[in-house]
Amino acid sequence: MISLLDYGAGNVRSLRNAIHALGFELTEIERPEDILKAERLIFPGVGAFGAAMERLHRLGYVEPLKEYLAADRPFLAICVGLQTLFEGSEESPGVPGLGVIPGQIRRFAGQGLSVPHMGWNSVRLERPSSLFAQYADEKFYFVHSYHAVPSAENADWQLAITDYGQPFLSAVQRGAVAAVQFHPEKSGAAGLALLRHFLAADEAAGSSIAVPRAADEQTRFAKRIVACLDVRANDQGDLVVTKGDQYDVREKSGDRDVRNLGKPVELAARYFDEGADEVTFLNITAFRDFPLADQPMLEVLKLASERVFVPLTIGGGIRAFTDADGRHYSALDVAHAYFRSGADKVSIGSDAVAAVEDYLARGGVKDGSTAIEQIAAVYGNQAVVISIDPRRVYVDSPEATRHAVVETATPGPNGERYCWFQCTVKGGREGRDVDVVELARACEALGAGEILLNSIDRDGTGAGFDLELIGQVRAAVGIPVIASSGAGCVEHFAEVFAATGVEAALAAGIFHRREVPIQAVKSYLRDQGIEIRS
Ligand code: 1PR
Repeated sequence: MISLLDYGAGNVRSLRNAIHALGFELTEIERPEDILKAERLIFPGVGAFGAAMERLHRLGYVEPLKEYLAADRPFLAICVGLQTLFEGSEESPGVPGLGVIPGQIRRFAGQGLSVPHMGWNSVRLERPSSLFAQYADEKFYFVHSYHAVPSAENADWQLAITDYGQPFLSAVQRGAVAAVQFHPEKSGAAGLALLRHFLAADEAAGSSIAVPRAADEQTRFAKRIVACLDVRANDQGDLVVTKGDQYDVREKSGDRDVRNLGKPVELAARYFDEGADEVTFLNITAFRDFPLADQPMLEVLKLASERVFVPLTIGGGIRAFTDADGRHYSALDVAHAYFRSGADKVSIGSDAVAAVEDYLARGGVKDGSTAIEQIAAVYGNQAVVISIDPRRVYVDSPEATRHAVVETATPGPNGERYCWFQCTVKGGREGRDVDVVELARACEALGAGEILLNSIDRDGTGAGFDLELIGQVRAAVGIPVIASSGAGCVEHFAEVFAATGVEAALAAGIFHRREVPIQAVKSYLRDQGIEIRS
């Protein structure tokens, strides 16, 4: 019997989906006494350290869990689940952890280090383990701001170390009790294999024991390649993947139908199979209607999350709403529905601009009212992505505007040598008096975990990423940035990574039209010496 200890703090749908896809059945822990009846126990910690411990205490799970662990029974904790095994965490000072493993959880810190550590990294095995059979060189998906510190006191627990600014414990194991900091359920084939080893009780599978790597070899964090699907209903009412040129998604001739590039779930599954590191759905017309009325979109997400075992992001329409019956829904309610349907992250566009306008009008004071703050408080910063839709505004000199300008290599229509990047809302239909630097910084301060940086000028052009825009935003924030819009060939990806240092690059059109396969991008980057996940 495999039991899942889901204490209701967040989204563990992905884990359930992965376990089902591997052909295993799960039993839910519903009462404290269920813990000691479990034969194999999975504990996916979610949310902040303190909140996780508080819930475990409130549900009466702490004592039976400690008893289960002390009896050395089969156990696999994931992410915050690993962290709770330690004595305490800087994230929640004064809150004791389960204290099974000596040591503290610390926040990542370091010059130029973007936090959270979000993306694919490998593990350096300290000793053989059947959990990692044959996969010691694979990369796994991490998303966390805090990490377990290896020390002499916890030496007997150290199974794998990963480097990100500093070495940290990416896996621990003693006897039958194991825990991993990464998300196996979101780590593609390598993660599914690890889960299968645990679920199938493969501890004795001696033939497939992995060999540890050299201790002095640092693990390398990979750049991510993201496939993006812009989704909307066409004029016949079917949900399709579409793709615009500078945000115009209609055919240029005939009756100007919405361009149809395929079915959302099929395409998402194809990109997973082809090696995308992440898949993003943008519900591009959700600003018009209430997204929770859009059941087909939620269904798309549910079906996609049963097939796609890398992170899934969904954006579009995340904002507060009052329906025709006068019922009020908060942005958090909308986000809940997306997470429950299988999203790992949500992306906020128009509402982030409104939130930042209010925040700046308040003099940069946080009052907890914004969707960014509310969603981050429940699901964590890493689950909140800000999608920015900027457009160039040319000026003759930096003094001509109060906004942050760049000196541009592509002058404006009247030879202007400077431009600033104006944030827009409603899919580029309306420009606002906010620039990308202001927006990105304010969103970071409000608790966003990542920026998805589009460009209306470059979208669908194949002319390459807007390096001036991307460089400006990358330099302004400490959270990861995904470069988007304009990819036309493999060289554009190498260029954006080299010129701006972004953590990820996204494309849509070239992948949909099969002009450039994801693997062609990856092998080119590998040849250029840029670390990627195979
Ligand atoms: O404002 O919170 O409801 O979110 C709406 C979301 O929909 C935003 O994330 C916004 O970027 C997106 N969106 C709105 N209208 C459009 C449109 O195209 N008409 N799509 C749109 C944005 C841009 C990228 C695209 C890249 C790469 N699409 O996502 O995938 O530009 O394309 P390329 O590689 O082909 O150049 P809210």
